[in-house]
Amino acid sequence: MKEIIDIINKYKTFALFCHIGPDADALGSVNALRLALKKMNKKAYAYCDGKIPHNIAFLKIPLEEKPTKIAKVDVCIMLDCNSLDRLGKYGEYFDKAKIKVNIDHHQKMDYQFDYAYTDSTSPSTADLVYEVIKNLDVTINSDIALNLYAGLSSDTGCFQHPSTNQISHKHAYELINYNFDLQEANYNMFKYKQKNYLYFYKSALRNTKSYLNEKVYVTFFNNKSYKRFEKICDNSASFQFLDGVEGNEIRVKVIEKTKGFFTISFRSNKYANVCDVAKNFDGGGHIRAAGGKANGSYKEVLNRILTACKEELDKYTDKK
Ligand SMILES: [Mn+2]
Repeated sequence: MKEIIDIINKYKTFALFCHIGPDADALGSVNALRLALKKMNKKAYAYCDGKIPHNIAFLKIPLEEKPTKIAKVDVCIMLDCNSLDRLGKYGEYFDKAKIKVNIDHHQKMDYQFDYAYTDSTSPSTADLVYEVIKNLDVTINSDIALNLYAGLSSDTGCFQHPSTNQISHKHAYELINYNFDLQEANYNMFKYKQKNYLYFYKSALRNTKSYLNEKVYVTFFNNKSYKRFEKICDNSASFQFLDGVEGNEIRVKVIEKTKGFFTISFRSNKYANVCDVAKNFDGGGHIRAAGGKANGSYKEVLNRILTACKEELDKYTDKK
């Protein structure tokens, strides 16, 4: 922490990055830190290779398009992820940064940063960014507070995921005191949906099959259906309606992004470690939420998924 604070105080220009398929924690963390740096009269640019989901558009995050400024800044900070491929098209630019900093709560991969403030037990990156900002010479305003609240409330599934702890509630309590529009934020993030979500739910249910005694649900969107619901599919929160069904433990979302290439996301309800499952698919993440990717035919990929899920579930023969 102290090193990160020193770096921020010492340098003048920053580029901030978050992961592809951004969520409110990724974008909120980037924007909160960007606003704090601006208040310190520093230059800070935000980069994200991906569309902003409609339910976080209300944060109005100004993203840079062209990567030209990246080579010129003093410090590059990667937030809410810790590997170059998670930055998509901006990864190669981050790799050439003069000073590389990481602030993140995912399980560590092998990329080498110059400085890192990470904690894989933290419920969100926004919680870590909040701690950083508290140590800077910045007066937090309602805008910074809103972005941090968006990050920590969305990564805890509005304080419902098992990662939720006293710190989540303490930070939320403190941030709400800065008087942003809490009702509006919660409505946008946790209730609002476009009408075509109804068609999406119908399609998702039709394309969901259960396996391994209903312990595993797999929802498959082939390339055609993916293109129809692209924006909704890419928003990980869209599949939350399948959470918590009696008897089910792991939910898998398989999307054929291009012919023969699949992205896979895993969610678990109570005990399965889907981060371990995702490691079979060149991925990782958290114990209850993780992701990876695979090539081949859907049949092959599905077989690999079920084998990996069975291996994980077999560790818990006591759970019915
Ligand atoms: Mn996060």
